[in-house]
Amino acid sequence: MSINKDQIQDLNRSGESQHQQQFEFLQEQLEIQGINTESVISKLQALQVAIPSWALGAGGTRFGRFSYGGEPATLEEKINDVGIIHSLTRSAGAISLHIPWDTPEDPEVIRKLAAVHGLTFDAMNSNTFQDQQSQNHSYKYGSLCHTNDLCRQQAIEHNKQVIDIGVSLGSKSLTVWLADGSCFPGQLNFRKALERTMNSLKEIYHYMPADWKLFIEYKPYEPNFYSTVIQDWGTSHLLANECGENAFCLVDLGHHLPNTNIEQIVATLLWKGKLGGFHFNDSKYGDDDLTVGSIKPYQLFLIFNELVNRPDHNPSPAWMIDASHNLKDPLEDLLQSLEAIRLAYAQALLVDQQALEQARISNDVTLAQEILHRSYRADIRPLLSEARLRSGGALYPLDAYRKAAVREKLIERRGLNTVATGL
Ligand SMILES: [Mn+2]
Repeated sequence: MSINKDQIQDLNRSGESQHQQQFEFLQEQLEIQGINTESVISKLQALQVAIPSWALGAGGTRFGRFSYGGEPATLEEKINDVGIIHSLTRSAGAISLHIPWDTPEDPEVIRKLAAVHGLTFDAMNSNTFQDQQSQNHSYKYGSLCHTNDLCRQQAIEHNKQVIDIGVSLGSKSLTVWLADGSCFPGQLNFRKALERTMNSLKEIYHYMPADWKLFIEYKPYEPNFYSTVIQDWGTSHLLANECGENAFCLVDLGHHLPNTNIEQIVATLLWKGKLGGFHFNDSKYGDDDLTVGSIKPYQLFLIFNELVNRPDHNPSPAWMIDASHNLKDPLEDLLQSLEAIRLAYAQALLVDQQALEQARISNDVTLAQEILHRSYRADIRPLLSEARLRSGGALYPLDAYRKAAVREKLIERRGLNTVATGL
């Protein structure tokens, strides 16, 4: 099941003339404001966001999981589904795998299949938060921080294996997210746990090929509810510094306590050249993993306003959607998330950074706020459609997805009861 260029052109036909009118009107308005729309469009065309293999099926909560139907059961089917998203949007040109869920039988075959869909392999993800049947030591009380040397070594070896698999697929980075922590006061020696984690990470880091990057993800709580070893950006930054220049912090939007100023964290990490990866999602209360931009779109815009000012010494971060879909069709949800990311990015590109800086220097607080609002409140969606159209994607991906009856066809092929591996 795939969508080819001819199908997309057919699906676009009915909306084209209306789009053209809307785009030309918007372009004229923006050019009057001194905005180079062609530059914004080409930047939008270049933006590629990775889709994680575990976001293609229905997500569960600790209370239950409701299957969606037509979910991908194999790695090949997951690649196929990302291929569908990429055909429609031309902005999801990479897949992020999770080992052991996505261990390929034949990496060369998988690599070729991804290439057919125009996909590359983004960061590899290790898993030391669950026990696998074949392993000798349990991660119940931690992995890279574990008090038992053998358990720690097992977790390190797993990460090395993930790197090996990644090398065979052409990936260039490893993301480590640890569930390690404690549920009760007194359970863990904070200092020793952090030191053991640092030493474990260093061993993994030194195993990586020289052109690889290590992304260290942080999270304040869950699944541990009293302490997490890598609880915040500061701890992640400390560990990345200890590892070396190819180790970076990874910001997951859902991994912050309520009302944390994430845009400020982004700015601080960019200043130090240590922002390596970004996981997009949205939340109201905790790590809710909701559709990007569904709850706090203004925050997303403010974050992008920092990201577009990335200094040269910070390499371009790896973008990924890390969301879960309890209710919606996972592919529709991902289409919505991609559009929210592109919109926030484009809005940030419209900001007159020079004028904003001038307002800051002269302490004109009102004007600084007005400059941001001018960009954030403009409806520039025709610009997103235009960029997609020029790249060979669908004018309106969600519409096209429904008109092409993608989900119905996936259910026809895979049945109603397939279960995608993941959480
Ligand atoms: Mn994440």
